[in-house]
Amino acid sequence: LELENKLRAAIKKHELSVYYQPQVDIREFKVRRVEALLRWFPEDGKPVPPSDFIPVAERAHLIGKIGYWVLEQACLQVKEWQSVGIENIRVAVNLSAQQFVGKKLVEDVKELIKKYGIEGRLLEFEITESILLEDLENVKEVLLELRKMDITVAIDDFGTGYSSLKYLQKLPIDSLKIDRSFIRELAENPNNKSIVNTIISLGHNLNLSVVAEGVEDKKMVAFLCERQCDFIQGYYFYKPMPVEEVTKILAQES
Ligand code: G
Ligand code: G
Ligand code: MN
Ligand code: NA
Repeated sequence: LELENKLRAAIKKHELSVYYQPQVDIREFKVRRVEALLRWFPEDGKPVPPSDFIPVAERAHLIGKIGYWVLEQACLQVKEWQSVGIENIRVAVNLSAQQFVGKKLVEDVKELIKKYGIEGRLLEFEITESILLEDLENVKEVLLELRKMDITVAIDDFGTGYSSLKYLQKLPIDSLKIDRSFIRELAENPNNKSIVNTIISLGHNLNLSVVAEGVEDKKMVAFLCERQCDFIQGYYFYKPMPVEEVTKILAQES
């Protein structure tokens, strides 16, 4: 409850910010997509990691409000980048299960896309298996509405959910993000190699793009290039960074 109260205060004091982590397109070695990642920098203390405060935000039913704010930042950023000639950068936003309840998400996105005059294809939502705990038919309806707006959907932490394949069977999905636990020790662990291989093949056979997360060294990059993984996200190329920094990188490339 203490953290919950601090989080409420943090929202009022504008202590939350959005960082962006580039995803590198393997074919051209260019940044085509970025993931928006929430950060909390308290005025008087150490940064609080999202893995600590997002569960609190969910429990306190603050995630709807925070999630809307992140989404608006993403839309605003797409518009700002376009105004300085940085085109075609897709921004991925993480969603919590609660944001799937009812039609609010669809209404919010419609309104924001209109407000900022941006194309839906420049937004992506990342979802995890926790949404399977929600009414799957409702989730499917929401995703179909998003697809009508050309918004794409990625499954985050792919391979860690107990029924990840169920998503692929039931839902309109565009990308798979291979969980970092499989990428770690890729060179040393033959099982991880097989798993990563299999996820890439599965994704490609289903016409999905495949993103590897948590890529930290050259060996991992070489393996993923050889296996034709589509995008690489990880400290080897870029860490999550403030908007000014990512804008510089995007400007250099465009
Ligand atoms: O950036 P970092 O690795 O610390 O993120 C930890 C977790 O927080 C990730 O699993 C990520 O999905 C989640 N996260 C980051 N930003 C958001 C957000 O805006 N909304 C939600 N729901 N989760 C987020
Ligand atoms: O769960 P989700 O994929 O949304 O979270 C992404 C998180 O992974 C971010 O919090 C980001 O800080 C973290 N991350 C991104 N790249 C790397 C990496 O190369 N190594 C590690 N350890 N973490 C990473
Ligand atoms: Mn994510
Ligand atoms: Na992940």
